[in-house]
Amino acid sequence: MPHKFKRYTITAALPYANGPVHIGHLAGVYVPADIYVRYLRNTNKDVAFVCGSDEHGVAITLRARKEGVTPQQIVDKYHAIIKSSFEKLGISFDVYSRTSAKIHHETSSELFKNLYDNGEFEEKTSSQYYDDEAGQFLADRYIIGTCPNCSYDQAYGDQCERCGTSLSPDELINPKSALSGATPIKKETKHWFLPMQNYEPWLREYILEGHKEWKANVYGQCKSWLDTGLRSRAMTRDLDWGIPVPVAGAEGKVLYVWFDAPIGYISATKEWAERKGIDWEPYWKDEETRLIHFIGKDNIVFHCIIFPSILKADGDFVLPDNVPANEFLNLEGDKISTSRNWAVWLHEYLEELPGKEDVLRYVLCANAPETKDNDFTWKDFQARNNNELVAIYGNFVNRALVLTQKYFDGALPEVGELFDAEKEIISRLTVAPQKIAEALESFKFREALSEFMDLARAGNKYLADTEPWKLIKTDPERVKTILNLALQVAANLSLLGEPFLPNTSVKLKSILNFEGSGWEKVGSDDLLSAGHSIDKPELLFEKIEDEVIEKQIEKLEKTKLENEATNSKVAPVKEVINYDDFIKMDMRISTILDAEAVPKSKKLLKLTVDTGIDTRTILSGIAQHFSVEEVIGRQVCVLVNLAPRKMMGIESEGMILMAENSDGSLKFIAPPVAIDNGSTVS
Ligand code: B3M
Ligand code: ZN
Repeated sequence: MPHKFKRYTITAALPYANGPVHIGHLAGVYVPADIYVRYLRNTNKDVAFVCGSDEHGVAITLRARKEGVTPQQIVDKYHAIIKSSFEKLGISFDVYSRTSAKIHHETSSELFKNLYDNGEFEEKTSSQYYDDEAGQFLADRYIIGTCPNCSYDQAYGDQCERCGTSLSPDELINPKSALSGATPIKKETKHWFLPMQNYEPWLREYILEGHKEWKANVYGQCKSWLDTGLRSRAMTRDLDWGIPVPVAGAEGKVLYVWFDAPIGYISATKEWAERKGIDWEPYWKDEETRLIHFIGKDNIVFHCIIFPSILKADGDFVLPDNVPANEFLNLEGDKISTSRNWAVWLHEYLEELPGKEDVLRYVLCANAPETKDNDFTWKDFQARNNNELVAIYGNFVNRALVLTQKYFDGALPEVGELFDAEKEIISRLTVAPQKIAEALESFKFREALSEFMDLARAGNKYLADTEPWKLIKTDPERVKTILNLALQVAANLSLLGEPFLPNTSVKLKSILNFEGSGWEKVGSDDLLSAGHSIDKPELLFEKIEDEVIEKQIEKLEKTKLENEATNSKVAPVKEVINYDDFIKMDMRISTILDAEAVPKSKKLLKLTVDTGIDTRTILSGIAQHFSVEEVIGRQVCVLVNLAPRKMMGIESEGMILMAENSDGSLKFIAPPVAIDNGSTVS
């Protein structure tokens, strides 16, 4: 099936240039895409691997406002960071463009104009929030008000960040413009809609019938969109940042970012082709081109439903043949979040762990969220490096090299008689490439990597089983065979590992003095000929020590503390009460005479309290904050006329008043100096 294609156009989602790239982006999109493309190149396919920065949309303008700079400054800054960090990780785009490029503005405008001229759009007028002071329509994110669900007063028009509810601007109580603070008014505005419902029958055919092979998560999401029914979607926005809508009467409007962004793949291809002096069109318009989009799961609808509809409406383009979207990667058990700075940022990783590019690629592939969300932890990162890369791949190669150096002065010995162990390793070597290729072709990157590692593991086992370091005394002929084969396996690993661990492959090839490339000859036990001389051995990987990992964990812990400090908001005010309600409470200064843990309760302490009126038992939910020793002898404030209540079989007569700090810690309410027990509080 894959052979019917003459060329490949491989796209990786355009990252928003409103922040740097993190490990979630890498594991979900860029590492698998790069592995796939390197595999295609190794098998001599004609490939265009395109990507670029997504520089339009509200996300960019919001970030600019937050940093107090222009949108252009924002995209310039992050485009540079993203581009260079991808390069350093070895993500081998043929072109990394940006949607602010002239060629992209032209390409998008032209495509919009084509659809417009073909009568593909519906023109509709609707009433939208408008800021009269700023003279501007307001995107959902630019409207701030009180959440109808949790009363948080800084909720956005599309979502409440406190309780997570997704909202529409009309649901906000007391909406205000984030631009001027003014109360927005409703005003009529015209937009151009793509009637998605018209494409539905065709989309059903194209996806549900035509692409049953798509990953279950992708196919399932498409099916559910289609079954729910599609509606017209506005392809234009009232915003002052983006590509102007190229039709009369659309002044002050720009193309919807999700209209122009995927067209960025086409513009990037044009840029690349122009640079190479070749024609871009076959990469997008020839039936024998296989178009594949690598994306994260939040982008499925745009790549499987909306963009194909746009391409189809235009008429000339090939359609995505596969969209192997991944799920999400979490970090240490928590959702990765740019706004909470909960991420491992690629540009920081590259600086803090220099020379460990392949380790990151390895871990992110081994742990890729291919079928479900997955978790990245630094402990796992360390374990995979130390127990897999170092202990298996690195160790095998090193032993083969060192022994060859030691016994044969670095010259590849000749193969002699083959015993069972030899036959076994040769057969492993023969089948491995096919297994890896099959997994790659079905976008099972984890499986492909594990097949690759299994070959290294087999090599390691071969040496452990045959023990050439012992045989050298009794059977040097056999040792020649063993080391020859071990080095053949190593040479194969350098080729087969290239898509996953490109830097390691370069290093290994140089130590082996091996000039082979590509996958044409993989699986052969004759990549290196007898007498071939290898270079001085060098370790492929080094162990990662605990300190390195601890430093990273500490960094994350610090982020967590900072977030708790900034995110903790003062609790909303309760409803108004009158003085009569207040004076019903009888609060007295008291002293805790004794304290003990309550069996089976993590939270409660049983306190014996002198209230000045009597000595009584009070249960208090402070056990996780204070030890028994810490509370005995303390003066506290007690609500003494609270109706008694039984908890864990013990009757509690009153309540100790506590203040809860924004970080959740508790402090006693107490007089600053000792006073008589029984003193009233009012
Ligand atoms: N910039 C969204 C994202 O990063 C978006 C992808 C565009 S792909 C054409 O999730
Ligand atoms: Zn809320």
